[in-house]
Amino acid sequence: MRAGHISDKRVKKIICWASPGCHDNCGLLATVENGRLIDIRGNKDYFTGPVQGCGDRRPHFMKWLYSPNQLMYPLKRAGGRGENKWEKISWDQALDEIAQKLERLKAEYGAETLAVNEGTYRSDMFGIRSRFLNLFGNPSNVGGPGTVCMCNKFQMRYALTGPCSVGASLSRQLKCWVLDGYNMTQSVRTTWNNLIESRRKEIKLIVIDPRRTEVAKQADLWLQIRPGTDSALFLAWLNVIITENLYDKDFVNSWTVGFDQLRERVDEYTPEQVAEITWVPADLIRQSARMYAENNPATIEWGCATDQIGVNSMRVEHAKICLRAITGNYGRDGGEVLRGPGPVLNGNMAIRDSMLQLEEQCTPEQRNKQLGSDRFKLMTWPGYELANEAYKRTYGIPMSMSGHNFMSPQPLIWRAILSEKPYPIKAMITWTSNPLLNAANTKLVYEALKSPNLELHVVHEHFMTPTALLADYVLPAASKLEQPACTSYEDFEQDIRCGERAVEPLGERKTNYEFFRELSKRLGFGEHFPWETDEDLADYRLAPVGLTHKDAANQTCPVAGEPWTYETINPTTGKPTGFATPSGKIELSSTILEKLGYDPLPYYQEPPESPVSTPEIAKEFPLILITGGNFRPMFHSENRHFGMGTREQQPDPLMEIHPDTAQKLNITDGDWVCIETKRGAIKQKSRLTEDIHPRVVNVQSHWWFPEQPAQEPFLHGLWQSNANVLTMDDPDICDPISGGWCLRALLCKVYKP
Ligand SMILES: Nc1nc2c(c(=O)[nH]1)N[C@H]1C(S)=C(S)[C@@H](COP(=O)(O)OP(=O)(O)OC[C@H]3O[C@@H](n4cnc5c(=O)[nH]c(N)nc54)[C@H](O)[C@@H]3O)O[C@H]1N2
Ligand SMILES: Nc1nc2c(c(=O)[nH]1)N[C@H]1C(S)=C(S)[C@@H](COP(=O)(O)OP(=O)(O)OC[C@H]3O[C@@H](n4cnc5c(=O)[nH]c(N)nc54)[C@H](O)[C@@H]3O)O[C@H]1N2
Ligand SMILES: [Mo]
Repeated sequence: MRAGHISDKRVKKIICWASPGCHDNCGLLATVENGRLIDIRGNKDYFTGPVQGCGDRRPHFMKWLYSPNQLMYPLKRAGGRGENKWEKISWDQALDEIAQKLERLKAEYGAETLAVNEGTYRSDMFGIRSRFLNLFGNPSNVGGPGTVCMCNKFQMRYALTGPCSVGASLSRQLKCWVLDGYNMTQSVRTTWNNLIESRRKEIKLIVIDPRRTEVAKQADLWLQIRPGTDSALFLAWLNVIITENLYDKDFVNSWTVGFDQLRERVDEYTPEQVAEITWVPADLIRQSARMYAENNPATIEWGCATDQIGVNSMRVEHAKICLRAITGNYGRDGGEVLRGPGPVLNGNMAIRDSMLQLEEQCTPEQRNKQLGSDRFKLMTWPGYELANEAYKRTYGIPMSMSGHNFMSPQPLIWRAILSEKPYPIKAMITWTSNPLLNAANTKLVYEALKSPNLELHVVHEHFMTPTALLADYVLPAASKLEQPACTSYEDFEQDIRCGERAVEPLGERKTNYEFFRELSKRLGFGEHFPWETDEDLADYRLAPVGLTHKDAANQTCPVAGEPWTYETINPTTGKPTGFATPSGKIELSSTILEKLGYDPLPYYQEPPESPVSTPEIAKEFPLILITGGNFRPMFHSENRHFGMGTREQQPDPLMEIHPDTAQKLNITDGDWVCIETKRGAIKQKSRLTEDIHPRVVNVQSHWWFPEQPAQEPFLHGLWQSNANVLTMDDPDICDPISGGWCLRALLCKVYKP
């Protein structure tokens, strides 16, 4: 420090999220000196509690932020896609050219020719993204992993129960917790530590997972299930609970419809029959069903595994909703928390995402064109409109069109680019996502992104990812440390949480909001984005409840209103609000599903590729493959660069295999092995563990190697260990309701190269 120069040192209250953080969304204190981030620590006063067990990632945020690999200015492709030749240009030039091209493509092919790719919960700008698309005239051709990550759960909840329940009850009343394919110590470690670890002895814990994870090791009951068969298991739970009269008759009579039909349906799912399907012994099925029903209040948490099994994904959630309802757990303290819209303070509601989205701008004619709306009907316009009717009637505001309940199945987007059917997709915007790593069937994604049919691909990113390497324009994105937070969590929460930005955007980076606003200005609808900065927009959202963003960010808790329950009296009718569904009750047998042409009741269907459904494939590929299985310190495809402190902790991708299976294949711990499916082959390092079923292997996902060359054929090691080379996205094997593809419960073989 020069003599006489006064140092400017401040501590900012921020919310941590990806990137560089995770979905725990803890409160952090960021110390900033002369505009530079110098320290980052947990804000123990924030309502989520102290930040625990995040030592593998958080201390490295400074290295992450100031990494020389961060993108700092706009780039325009100067060679062929994948040649890694770029010209540095100004934002003005980039946005002018992109807008002109979008206008031309729209004139030639219609506004539906644009598709958007986006990642999961990496922004609070979903309302703004929808606003942009609705004003452009696009039918919301938005694809992304949301479809296989919570999406089917949330839209099923909207359709069958109205308001969303998001699990993780903070109440001390909680008595039983069910984790179905959810490995919290790796995925949301702070939440696990704060919520459960200290109360472990007071709570019955049931874990359903083919792997004996850290949470399974602490469980009262661990069900080592065959991947992809969870809906059969939950139907058997329903069978036990109904036959043994363990359900809540009052709640069923007062607040549900379709119980008799459900009872009839679950007759077929006896524990003995289901034991054969799931590999879980009948006794254990009975014991776990009783434990769940008899220890009320109980919560069945979400985990993403069952969203990623193709055909039966939605029915897992359907069966879970029936379980929660017949045991009377909805809206009960310690049970399934219901989140209505909010926050409402003094009778006024803050601006939620859905109130920014302007869905009425999308004409019926355009809605019909949304990719997938003719076939995968619940999470596209037909299902949205039905659920929204009940939602609007109940709450007076629309339901959100977020990336977790309203999407075009991605497999249709790649196919529309390549086949130009049902119409050409000529332009794509990718923000907050890296589809070459996260989407199923990488070869097809690659072909689509390389195709000359795709005339414009814009990527807004922090780093030069494999996906960005194939773009026409790469625009530098401000990270969560460089933008403020103001979020209703895609409207799944009733409250709004706010945080300051730690530092101003580095280089020429722009926030997600600025990106959509600047583009809108050039496309002729900039007047709908009057807020100059992210903070201005946040102020607008909070004004109805009498707060500024600065005030809200300095609170230690979210902006919250009165909790909502279905028994809340509606002042106009003088009756309880009920559930925001067509009948006002929880629909075990769903009228919305029926109207859309689906079976209104839950059922089990074999995974599309399995020893039972495709025995001929199982002969050559005898092992069951699951991919994913989160591990710290990585967050999806992020944190892979050396020099940022995370890759040093885990340099190589790991495949888990049981020692007995490994021995038969002559594989020892630490060998590089090939994993092959009908779609392709990759290499990962073997890790022998008795904690996995002998017939199952687990492959880590999202691996790429930034240290490998950028230009083709390498694309930073895209093909070497990427789990999605192995996965499957044919629309015929996708869930018929959501279009969700198959990342787990597949068939593979493993061998030494
Ligand atoms: N460190 C880290 N944390 C993360 C993320 C990350 O990438 N890294 N990602 C975030 C995101 S977006 C999400 S969605 C969450 C996901 O968090 P989780 O839901 O915990 O996701 P996974 O760890 O992929 O899968 C959980 C478990 O499902 C099991 N499993 C696999 N197939 C099946 C099956 O068919 N049935 C059952 N019952 N279990 C099965 C696996 O063995 C695994 O232990 O984590 C979030 N947190
Ligand atoms: N085989 C297999 N595939 C999977 C899974 C699996 O278990 N197995 N899991 C699935 C799941 S649950 C999920 S959620 C997806 C994850 O998929 P995504 O959510 O798309 O995550 P990433 O692929 O890591 O891509 C995120 C990118 O966004 C960038 N980014 C982060 N924040 C911002 C921002 O504010 N603005 C902009 N413009 N960019 C930002 C990051 O640098 C990163 O490159 O993967 C899915 N794919
Ligand atoms: Mo996810």
